[in-house]
Amino acid sequence: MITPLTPHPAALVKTKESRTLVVADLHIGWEIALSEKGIHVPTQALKLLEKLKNLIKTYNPDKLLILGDVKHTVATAELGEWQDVPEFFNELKKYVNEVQIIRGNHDGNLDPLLPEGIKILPSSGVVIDGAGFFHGHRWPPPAILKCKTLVMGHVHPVIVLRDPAGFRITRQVWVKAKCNQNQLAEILLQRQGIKIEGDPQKTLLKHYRVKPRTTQLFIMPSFNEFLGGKPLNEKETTENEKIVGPILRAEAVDLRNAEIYLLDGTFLGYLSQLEVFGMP
Ligand SMILES: [Mn+2]
Repeated sequence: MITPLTPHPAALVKTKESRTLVVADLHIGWEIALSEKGIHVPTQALKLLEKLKNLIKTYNPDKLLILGDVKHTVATAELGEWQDVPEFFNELKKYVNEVQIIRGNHDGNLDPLLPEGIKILPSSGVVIDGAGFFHGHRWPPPAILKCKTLVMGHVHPVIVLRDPAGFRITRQVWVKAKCNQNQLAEILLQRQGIKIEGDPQKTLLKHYRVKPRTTQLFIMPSFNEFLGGKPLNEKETTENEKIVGPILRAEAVDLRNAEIYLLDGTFLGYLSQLEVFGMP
């Protein structure tokens, strides 16, 4: 069972055997990249660490799973990250037995920064208690469709709310979207270069021995609250601003009718209903 840990951008997955704390998009070193542009923000790594430690103390997980984008610089590592990332994990290790990372698109050259004992899982994702977890910058492999529920990060979902006086606030949100199994199967098979014979479900069964069961997708808020995100309810004006990642751009995921929740659990409405607040 997956439970969002309101009001925190984190979730707990409980099975009979284990308790896994899940967070996404830490982006350690985000402020370092900013300081190169002349904007100085104190290092956020300590704050993130404090927040994680508190969650670990409260929920007592056996495992911490980070759903990608541990650090901010994409291909390499900034000088400050050489310090912040190892320190962060060395400290974290003292509080939880196991730390696992699914690599995100910002995690190039992450391995040398990690102390011993921190596990990097394949970026294809991991299945816990029948739910499939992956970062979301790329499609997961077709076999993940055996999971009823998928959980991803990468998007840093926020909603913008404007009022007539011109106030504009953005809030981090959780997104719960319905998926079309047949369309998902079709996309994932095509991506593997597999010819679809008859219907995608049968082809998936034939090649992967998997019956597609995926009906819902959760998008996690970023654990680093300092980060912005592109408001999901704002109209895209240019191609560049299109919603991040291939998964949300696909019709297989019904983003328009997705349920949107604030971190405190408040149901804001369906995304289509919130579009009116995103108008300039
Ligand atoms: Mn990402």
